[in-house]
Amino acid sequence: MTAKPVPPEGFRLLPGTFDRDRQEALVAQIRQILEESPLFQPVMPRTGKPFSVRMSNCGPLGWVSDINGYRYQPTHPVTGRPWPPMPQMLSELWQTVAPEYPPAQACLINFYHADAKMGLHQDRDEETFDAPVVSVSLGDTATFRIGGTTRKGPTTSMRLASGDVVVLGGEARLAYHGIDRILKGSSTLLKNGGRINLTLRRVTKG
Ligand code: MD6
Ligand code: FE
Repeated sequence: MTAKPVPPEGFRLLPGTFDRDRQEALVAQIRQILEESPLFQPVMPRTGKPFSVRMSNCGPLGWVSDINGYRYQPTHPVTGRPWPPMPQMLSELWQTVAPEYPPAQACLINFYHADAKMGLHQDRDEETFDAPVVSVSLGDTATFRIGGTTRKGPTTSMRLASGDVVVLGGEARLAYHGIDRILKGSSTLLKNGGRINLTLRRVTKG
């Protein structure tokens, strides 16, 4: 009898997918998006405890968390305006890594200051888990932890550097994962430091 692998089948780390020039272009586009659709402070459902990351979104749908729960919605929770369109570089990335699936509908933008983290979680607020979730890291390096599809059991950790892409597909689509820490000052990409993580998702079946 052999134990299930950690990370599970369907996990891919694609180091250096975006070179420095493309990282800079992407950050410029994200800054424009954030002017239109500013970072907001999400809170945990029920407890109202603030996340240590701030968030925004682009694409037709955006992920939000507030006192009432987690959900996808077409408008910004503070401004009430629709989320800005997804940059073409991101739709092209999705085309490249998930060609057999319909287009991504949501791109969550997470901003981490040097002391921010993200607890172990599954991405499971989507209607379908067929398509993978695809992430892009920009700015300071982070320590990423990933385990299996139950909360208990072994985990492994690895560094995500600026320009790296992670794909959670197959069995890994519902793997528990999180960010333990940010390595302050490890990148010069963002003027004031910190880290941006973009996660691309298919939300609906059709
Ligand atoms: C992060 N990433 O890198 C947190 N989720 O800041 C995620 O939560 C994540 O990297 C789904 C797929 C890939 C990811
Ligand atoms: Fe996640």
